[in-house]
Amino acid sequence: MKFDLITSDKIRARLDTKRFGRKIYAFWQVSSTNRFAAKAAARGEPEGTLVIAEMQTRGKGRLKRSWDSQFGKGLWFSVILRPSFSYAKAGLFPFLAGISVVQAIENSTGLKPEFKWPNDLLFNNKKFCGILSEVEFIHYKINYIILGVGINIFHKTNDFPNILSQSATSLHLEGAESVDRIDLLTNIIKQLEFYYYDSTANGFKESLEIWKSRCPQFGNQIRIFQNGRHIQGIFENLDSDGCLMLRTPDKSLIRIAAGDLY
Ligand code: BT5
Repeated sequence: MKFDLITSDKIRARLDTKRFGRKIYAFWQVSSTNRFAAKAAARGEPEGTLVIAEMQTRGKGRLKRSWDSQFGKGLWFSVILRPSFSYAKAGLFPFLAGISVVQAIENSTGLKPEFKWPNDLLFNNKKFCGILSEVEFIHYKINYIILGVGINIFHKTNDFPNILSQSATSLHLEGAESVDRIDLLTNIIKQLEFYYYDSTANGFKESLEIWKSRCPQFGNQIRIFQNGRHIQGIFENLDSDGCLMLRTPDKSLIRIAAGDLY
């Protein structure tokens, strides 16, 4: 397979978006695209700015976890968002990244990934994509959000570190013969721009419905680990802030903003 290095010119040539990906930082290597994008946002870079790297030396997961981001093996990128929303709505935006990635992957490869709350993308319970949303507030309003996406594409089984060998997968391992990363990336950015402007103008209901329809745990019994405790119940709904509504065995409804499903 011919290796096609990602450059800003190649991305630009295939993007017909209004604002997303109009400004691009493309690197061979960066510590974390989210970290770089946060600094760019803090100095006033515009909404839609895209930061992408072939490799991250300190790729970030949630809760101080790390994201394995080897050179040329996937897509590791971040987008700056500046929605005029209250801080309470910040949790809705990662869902938009999730549905954009799923639809773009389906368009480019025919594969049908599934969601695991809060925002992992899986094939047969193995993770190939993670989303990290980091928010900066000013006076209860969102100043900016950095939406970071990592997608494993070309990995063969041996490419993953031992610790991930049982839990991680890639588009290649799931049968995608040849993936054009620039095509996939520009597809995701287009979808994300669409869902972002549509949801911020007309509400997030439809986007959340799409997400729920692709999440096998939705409506079913789940177990969540949160702040050192285990909670179980039925995944009844996502509320208007994107929080998980859990119906516990004693029939009470608990609202969960963050945690890990296992
Ligand atoms: C996530 O966190 O899944 C969010 C990952 C976001 C990564 C992107 S890459 C571009 C942008 N810039 C960044 O610095 N980050 C974002 P979490 O749910 O906490 O999952 C992290 C856990 O997933 C780790 O503790 C590992 O167990 C596992 N993991 C790490 N790297 C992986 C990989 N490449 N594939 C599958 N699983 C991985």
